[in-house]
Amino acid sequence: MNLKFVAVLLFLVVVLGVMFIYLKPIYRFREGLCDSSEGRLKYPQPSITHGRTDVVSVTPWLAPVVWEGTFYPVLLDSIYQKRNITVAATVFAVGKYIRFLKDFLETAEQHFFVGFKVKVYVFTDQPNEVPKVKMAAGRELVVRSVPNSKRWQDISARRMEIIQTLIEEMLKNDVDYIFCLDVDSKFHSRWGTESLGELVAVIHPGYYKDDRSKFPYERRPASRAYVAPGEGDFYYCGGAFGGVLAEVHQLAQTCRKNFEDDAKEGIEAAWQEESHLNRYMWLNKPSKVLSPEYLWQDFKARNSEVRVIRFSGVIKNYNEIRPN
Ligand code: UD2
Repeated sequence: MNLKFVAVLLFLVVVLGVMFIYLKPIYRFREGLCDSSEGRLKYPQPSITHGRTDVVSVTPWLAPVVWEGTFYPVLLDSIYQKRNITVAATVFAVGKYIRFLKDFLETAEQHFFVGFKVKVYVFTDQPNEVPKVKMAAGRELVVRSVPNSKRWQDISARRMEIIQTLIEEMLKNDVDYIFCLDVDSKFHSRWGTESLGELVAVIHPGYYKDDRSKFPYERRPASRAYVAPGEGDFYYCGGAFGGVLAEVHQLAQTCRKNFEDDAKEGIEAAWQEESHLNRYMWLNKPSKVLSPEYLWQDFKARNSEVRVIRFSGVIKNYNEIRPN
């Protein structure tokens, strides 16, 4: 072989090798995925003079309000990966709502805590109709039977009781966080470690620009879900909440008891368990608040401050899908 050719070949191999060693971290850094030569993660310097100024990113009780642009996903993931966490999600698909389950599960695979251990608990009256969705390693689907009910209000409200029992029975040892989600929804973008906290609530997309006097809280003092005029922080969704097991257990137990005690006196709060949840969150401030990115509504046009829609409720015909 020609000596000149071998020399050129060797030169190229060395140049490519050097480029690989030095440039790969730079590319990974640009993607936000880089570790430095010492194996530590690199990410943009936190700014104390720039950031989101169009939205509030902290509550008056100093809980973060999570919006796109307020966190570094890679940094957060690296923190929680070391802790080897497991996240549970509960979802109810009773009666005709079973039709929403496939999209919910498939999109959860694409966006909900990707790369982490996840257990999705499906509660349904039709276990045989639960779609077979391929789940990644470390992710698991658990199907539980629940009875149907004549009134949709009971299906939605009974979730608190079932979540309370589930936490007591099953989750004590092997799950760290739990999120309780509406089934008539889809994930569209990342929902991950940035959402973790002790007690987590999601701001309702329908009311986040309104004065608190317009919030649809339960306004009858006789109800245990009552919120007085001039009280309340945000209006939170019943369709997504979560946190660590002990906190969500306390929330579910309290809302269930208040709901049942109201029922004994012939009262049903304006928005069932959502009203009780709002009262609870007023008295027990969430340690993390998720922006409406985390539960948008498909029928609503996107507002400019909502840069990403992560999870949203699909458009549905209530008359057609509810039992009454
Ligand atoms: C709101 C809340 C919901 C709940 C309800 C008041 C959001 C996005 N949604 O939505 O969480 O607080 O007000 O009760 O904040 N379900 C069934 N089968 C049924 C009826 C309900 O499985 O026949 C389950 C299902 O998981 C559904 C959830 O209950 O996603 C809530 O019911 P909904 O979606 O009809 O309640 P909606 O749209 O009034």
